[in-house]
Amino acid sequence: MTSNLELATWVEQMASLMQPEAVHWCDGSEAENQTLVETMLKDGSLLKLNPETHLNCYLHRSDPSDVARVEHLTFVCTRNQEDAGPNNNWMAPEEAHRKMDALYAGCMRGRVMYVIPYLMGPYDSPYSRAGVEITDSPYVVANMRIMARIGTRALRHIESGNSFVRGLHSVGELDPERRFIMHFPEELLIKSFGSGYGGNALLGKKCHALRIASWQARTEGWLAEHMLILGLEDPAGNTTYVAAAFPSACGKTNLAMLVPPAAFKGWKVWTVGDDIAWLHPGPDGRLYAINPEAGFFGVAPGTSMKTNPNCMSTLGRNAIYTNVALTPDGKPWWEGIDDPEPEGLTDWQGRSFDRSQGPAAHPNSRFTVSAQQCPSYSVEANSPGGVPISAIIFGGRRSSVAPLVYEALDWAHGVFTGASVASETTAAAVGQVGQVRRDPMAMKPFCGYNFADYWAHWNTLGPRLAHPPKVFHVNWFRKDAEGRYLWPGFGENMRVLKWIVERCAGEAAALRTPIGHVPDLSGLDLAGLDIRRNTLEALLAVDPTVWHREMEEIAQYFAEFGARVPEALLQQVERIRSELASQLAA
Ligand code: TSX
Ligand code: MN
Repeated sequence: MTSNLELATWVEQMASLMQPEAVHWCDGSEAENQTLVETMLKDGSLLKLNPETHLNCYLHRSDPSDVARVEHLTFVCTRNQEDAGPNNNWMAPEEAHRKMDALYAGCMRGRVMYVIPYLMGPYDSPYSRAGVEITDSPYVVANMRIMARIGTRALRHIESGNSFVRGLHSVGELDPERRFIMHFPEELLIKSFGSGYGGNALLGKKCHALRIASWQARTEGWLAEHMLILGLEDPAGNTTYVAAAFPSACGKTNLAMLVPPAAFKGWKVWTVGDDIAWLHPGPDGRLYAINPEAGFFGVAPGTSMKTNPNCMSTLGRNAIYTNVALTPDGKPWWEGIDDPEPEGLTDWQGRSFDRSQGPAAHPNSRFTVSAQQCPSYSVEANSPGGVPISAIIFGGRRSSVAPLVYEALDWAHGVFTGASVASETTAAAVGQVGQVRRDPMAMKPFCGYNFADYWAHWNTLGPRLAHPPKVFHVNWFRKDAEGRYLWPGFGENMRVLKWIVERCAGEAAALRTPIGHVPDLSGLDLAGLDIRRNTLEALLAVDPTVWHREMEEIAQYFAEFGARVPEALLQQVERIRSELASQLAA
């Protein structure tokens, strides 16, 4: 229970609405977790994995209709529809409350209502924010315990007078027809019903730390972003911190845990976060980042010792796996893992694996694991003041158009670069493969308000900083005419990161193009990499004809947001267009 009257009253009201058999206030303790795990082992919602290879690891199989976020059922419910913007589904708050409260009425009969106080961000950080999630899913409690700082200490934070975001969640009947994720940013409130899956149910993550927090960040003068955070330590021991935003299927978690190639002796990469960054102007005029999360909720397929050795070392113990396949000796398995497909595999739905029924692991299958177990986890990740950000990196999956790396000319051009991020769809998502989709700042599904206002807010931030981060764009996915990747990617991306670090220090050679500074052929450190000169030229090329067409598409995209689009963004379009035009005329 709690001494906070507002919280106590809300929980009482919700209990009388949802009619649970019991109310349990989570303290976050090991004993509590053990009890929950035993409950789930008994009811079959968890399976214990082989303790000899995967100590304290469990497999959860979700309902086959409940395996991903549901963007078409996700709403931002503001009084004024314009405030949600064309980038969000909108519903009037009164209507949304009526709809959700009808679904919640009696929904926890015969079930336990768990009350999870949680903190997003390090203990004792002025940037951390509290929330309370009410849920009837012990799986949600077990995952929240890894992904956030839950329990007694979070409750104490609330009881000492700090505001908190209220989150309501019930799995309901897992009926896709009765499933909604509603956000009420003006009330600091989230209502989720009908899904037990990660992004729909672990309300601290996308719902709070991105959609609600982005709204708060605008009114309070900071940024809540879909970014990884990493530290790049050079051989002299100096660490440069960068934050990077990528749309899904670009390998954010892999980049966050990168292992430098052998030729980069003395360089170390430190992981601060792999998904979300809260960025605040600091007292010294720099931008400081915290990772509001405490764990990784990552996509399993494709993760291996070759693509992400640090992640594989993190995953071997105290992990929850969701919708992966199961080997006969009780180990998790997925497409792209190092071990070859074993005889007698059980697929993610618990069936004997038959490839004609699709992959063994669901393409969106996940692991949940504490960041503390990651060998590259930065000691600064728990620093209350955050880490100072020298560079912001945007990226996308583009088989053409975008060069390997370029640096924006200034903050305003950097905001344009982020706002025009696009990525090609992969087989991992529904819909057509290879389509270019705009995903500004990789926030398309997560910005809790009108994108045009969001870009305007980004524009205000740079001039407020005496030392704003430099802004970059990267593309690991450029292909040649035969469809082969031009860049080896993965650990070799360190070469690009080193160029970025050097540019931040005012070093490294670059060529000025209309879209920004591109490395010249001697700019990248290619020691120990076998790459042909014409491959490198193809990777770094900025084709004015192709970019003129790209600018046309970007301008059309901005036009969808009408008169609210900041003038500064349209000025960037005009500048780049006219520079490209004079190049083409020459
Ligand atoms: O995560 C990726 N990164 C970032 C790594 C730090 N992936 C996987 C994307 C799906 C989540 C990549 N895929 C990257 C990359 O840099 N690059 C590619 C494309 C690629 C794929 C396979 C090869 C090379 C590039 N294989 C060989 O060259 C043998
Ligand atoms: Mn994400």
